[in-house]
Amino acid sequence: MTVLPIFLLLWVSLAASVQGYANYDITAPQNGRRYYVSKDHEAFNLATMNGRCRGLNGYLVQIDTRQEFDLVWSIADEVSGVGPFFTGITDEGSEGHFYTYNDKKPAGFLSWRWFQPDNWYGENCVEIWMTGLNDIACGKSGRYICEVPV
Ligand SMILES: [Ca+2]
Ligand SMILES: [Ca+2]
Repeated sequence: MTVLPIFLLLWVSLAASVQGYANYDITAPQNGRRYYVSKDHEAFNLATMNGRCRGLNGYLVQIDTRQEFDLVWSIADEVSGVGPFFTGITDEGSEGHFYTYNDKKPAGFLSWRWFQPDNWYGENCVEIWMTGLNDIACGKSGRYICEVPV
């Protein structure tokens, strides 16, 4: 009597996770957040990728503190050493003034790699790397990270 509903519940939740989240490596909640790292390398697009993150009830990752920077980098590094890993930070339309794409607020924590940001040939997106952030061309191929409040 009770086994069948439990089985159905398991099956439904498993099917949902496979269907919706197959393209992501998903971390356990930390800091009240769950982080999803996309598995495929694709041409990045702020609107498209942020839309996908919204589909997961989140947004492209916003890095607010040193602690969150370290956490997000450790996740990206553990998932794969092969970046770039795009964030939701951008200076599109406001060169040199970096903000979070989803809510259009000034970026909370900007710790740049040496000599970055350099806006090299007009770089307006931001990747996270071990030693700091780097501005990067938005259309480059890479992975992206979603942040989902839990
Ligand atoms: Ca720029
Ligand atoms: Ca750069």
